Amino acid sequence: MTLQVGVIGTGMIGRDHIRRLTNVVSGVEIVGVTDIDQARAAAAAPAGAEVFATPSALISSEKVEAVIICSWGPAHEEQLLACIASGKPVFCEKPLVTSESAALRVMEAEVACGRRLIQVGFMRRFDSDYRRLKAVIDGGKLGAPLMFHSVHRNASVPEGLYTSEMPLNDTLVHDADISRWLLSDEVIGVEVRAPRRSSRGGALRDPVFVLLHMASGALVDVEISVNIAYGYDIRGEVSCEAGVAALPNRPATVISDSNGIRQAIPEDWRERFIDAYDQEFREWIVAASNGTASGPSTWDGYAATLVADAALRAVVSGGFEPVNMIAKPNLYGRPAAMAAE
Ligand code: NAD
Ligand code: ISE
Repeated sequence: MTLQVGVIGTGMIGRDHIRRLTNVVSGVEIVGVTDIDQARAAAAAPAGAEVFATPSALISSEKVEAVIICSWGPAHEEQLLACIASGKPVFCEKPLVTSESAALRVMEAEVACGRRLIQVGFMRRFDSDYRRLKAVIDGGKLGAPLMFHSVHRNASVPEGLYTSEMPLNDTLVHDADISRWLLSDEVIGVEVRAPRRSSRGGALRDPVFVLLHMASGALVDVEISVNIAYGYDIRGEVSCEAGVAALPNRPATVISDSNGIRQAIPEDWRERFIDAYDQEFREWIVAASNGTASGPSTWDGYAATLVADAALRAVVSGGFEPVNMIAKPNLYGRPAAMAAE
């Protein structure tokens, strides 16, 4: 059986996902695409796919069984609510939405529907290095995790697309989610400190340090640099009671020449997480073909949104900003269920 999907948003990641769904993973066919830039949608449409005039036309089309949202974050709420109203499984790129109130509206609609329909694009959970790191921590031989150092560096970001707070309201959600998942914990508060700005970052608050206070008492420090020029560099190290576990250096050919000995660094997220994106879609296709969703949920998207909101408040207050979550609806499993999700 082949899952017939429609893709909303045919920008950078929309096109990359269209490539993988067309050429890499199986069990899926793209039958429709749409974008507010219709020419871009037409150029990205695989052979035989219809170019829909609007997201709502795509979502309500009978030929579309499941939806992939790759539009900008502020557009996600309306598109997610339309998918839930149609009862169609949906993969939504991060961020789930861009405010706490929007996250609550989406969660309320999904809970009322009675089954999970949404998987959020937190692809790090599907990366084999992160999965092995989590297995070591969950194995317990190193004792309880005490600190997690998360480094999130981008070579550059597209000009003009983002506000000055992009590192906090767009990029940080990945670190918030992976911290909750790796440590099987929740964020209860956030602090933010900024060093001198990078001259390469323009108006962006870049770089920035974020401190996540976890419910267990563990602390997570996050370095976000979004214009660091040399490449896309993701690092992570967890200090536990009786040892330390870290992501490996990425395997890459070692080049020795008159400039020295070196290994290439990925250019961007497409290259670094290529296998993780493939795997997140393999798992999504299985769940969506059964009319539901697995993996990172609306609850996880809500949690990451609250962390981003608290970080933005912490910039203004200069102090600790609490993260207060509602009680977890049964639909999203028991409170400490993240290890299995
Ligand atoms: P982009 O600007 O390259 O593409 C977004 C596309 O969506 C554009 O073509 C735009 O015209 C279209 N669009 C925006 N609003 C729309 C609407 N209301 N209806 C229809 N089309 C609409 O941006 P991008 O880098 O591809 O990012 C898209 C989303 O994916 C963002 O939410 C971003 O945070 C996320 N993203 C995730 C990852 C990841 O690693 N998981 C990486 C990059 C981007
Ligand atoms: C981008 O939207 C992503 O999600 C990437 O994974 C992240 O590293 C980058 O900072 C974001 O802009």
